[in-house]
Amino acid sequence: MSQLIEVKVPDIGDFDAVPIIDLFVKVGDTIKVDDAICTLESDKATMDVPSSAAGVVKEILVGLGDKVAEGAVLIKVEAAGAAAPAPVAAPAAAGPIEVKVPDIGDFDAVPVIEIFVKPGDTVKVDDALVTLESDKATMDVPSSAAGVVKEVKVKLGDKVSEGAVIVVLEGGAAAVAAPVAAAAPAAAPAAVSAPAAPVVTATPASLPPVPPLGSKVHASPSVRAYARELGADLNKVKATGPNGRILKEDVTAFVKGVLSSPAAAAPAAGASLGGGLDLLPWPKVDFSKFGEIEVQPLSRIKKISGQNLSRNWVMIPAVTYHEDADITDLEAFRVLLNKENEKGGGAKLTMLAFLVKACVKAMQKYPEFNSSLDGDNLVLKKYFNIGFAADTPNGLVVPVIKNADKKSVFEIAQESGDLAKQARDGKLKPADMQGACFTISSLGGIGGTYFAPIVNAPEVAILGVNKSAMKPTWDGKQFVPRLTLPLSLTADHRVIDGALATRFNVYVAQLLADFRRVAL
Ligand code: CAO
Repeated sequence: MSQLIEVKVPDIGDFDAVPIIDLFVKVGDTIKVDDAICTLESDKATMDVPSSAAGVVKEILVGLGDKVAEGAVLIKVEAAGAAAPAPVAAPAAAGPIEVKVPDIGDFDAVPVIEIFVKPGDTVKVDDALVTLESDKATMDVPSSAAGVVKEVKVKLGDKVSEGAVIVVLEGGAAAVAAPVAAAAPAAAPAAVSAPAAPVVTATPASLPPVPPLGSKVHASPSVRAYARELGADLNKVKATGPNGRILKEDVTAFVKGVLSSPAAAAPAAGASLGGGLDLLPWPKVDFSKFGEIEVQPLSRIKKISGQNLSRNWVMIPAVTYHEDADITDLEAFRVLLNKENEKGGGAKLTMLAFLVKACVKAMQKYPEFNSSLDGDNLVLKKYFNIGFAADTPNGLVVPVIKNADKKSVFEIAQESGDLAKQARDGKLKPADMQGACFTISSLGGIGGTYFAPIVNAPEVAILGVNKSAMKPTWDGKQFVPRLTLPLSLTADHRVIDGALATRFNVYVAQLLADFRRVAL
């Protein structure tokens, strides 16, 4: 019988409420004990949380930006084996101490690619001594003891395995790691609290919605920490190490270069957008010269969505297509159903719910709208998860109605209402905002005629909706008043060309004009 094991944040020392900046697993992934689950980053340390269990990831309970503390459940794994809890630091005798390569999981004979210490250096517990690099992971070996380096036992290129002596220290106290053994589900240590455990930088297994800081660059954890300390974006640092690895010196050179550039005095806001854009520095204006001002920090949601929107705006060749849908009959039907429903006390049917259903039908007819670009491949999805933009006091969020194809309009109305409320109350869970295939941004309750929404990558299209209005429509003989809903579809032109986008728009309008077509 399979069992679900909760993988939790282990003892992370003095750290509390540490944000998740990188997630390496997705539902369905098979992971081993010690595989990195996520990266946590406080203002003082960056730590990868290794899995305490092996098996298949069944559930992910956290998202990027979530703040977690010891004991927080990160994922649920269908068990194939689990590791023992954190090593317990225990003082050992002073005197010469051999610091050895700890248990590095399945890795064996891993080359030493960087050495951070030399004889005479004073090291603290957890200071990185060397970096090891296999074809799958880069890991720093932290010191399990404090003291003065008497001897460095390895040289660059040496291949080492668990137990190999790295350095000999003098005059310090050691921390001893407990052995790793198969046992009941328990959390494995994060590197920061486990002096003898390696910090593993694994390759991200999935594309997170927010680009993590430097997750795709090739650099050891200590170099990453150094870059973060200096505020350097590793994506922009030129690597001179073997296999394109960024060295500490590269980060230093990058920072020096930035500081000595003419734009340094006014950092370019656009520079964070990537893509090699040669943009002017962001205008730096002392607004207080012109009148009274008040400075308010952006909310976390605004900061995250701002980065995403900027990337999507710059990187997607997007075109917006407009169409008018005649919703006279649909609105009459909706009002009628709501009247009937009032007596029964059921959920209020919203226009958004009908739009979700119509979009699903149109995505079934035009599958490119349910796809994502992955390099030269188009990933076509067979599930229909629809995101909808929700305006909250803290900024824009996009909750997702999962498997909308399998839900009735009533169910969608109920669920979107619940999700919108949770969004406004700041109670949405990361999972509620993940996995969308297509997004609807409805401003209809507010007003507007048409707009050009920004595609929510890696989706390829988004439907913007404004306020319906009674308009004179020519029926072949005369002008008749019809309730008209303005649709604005923005699509990624790399996947969807103008003809297809217009077909989709026309079809959505047809479905809304006569909703019986959805049942066909
Ligand atoms: N035309 C005319 N009226 C509309 C309408 C439309 N397209 N859509 C909704 N309405 C009316 C409804 O009839 C309802 O009126 P009554 O209160 O008189 O019944 C009112 O607006 C509220 O509608 P609703 O309860 O269905 O809610 P909604 O669908 O308008 O909004 C939600 C739900 C979550 C989409 C909304 O709260 C929201 O956050 N919208 C903003 C989305 C946004 O910011 N998009 C921009 C993203 S890009 O910057």
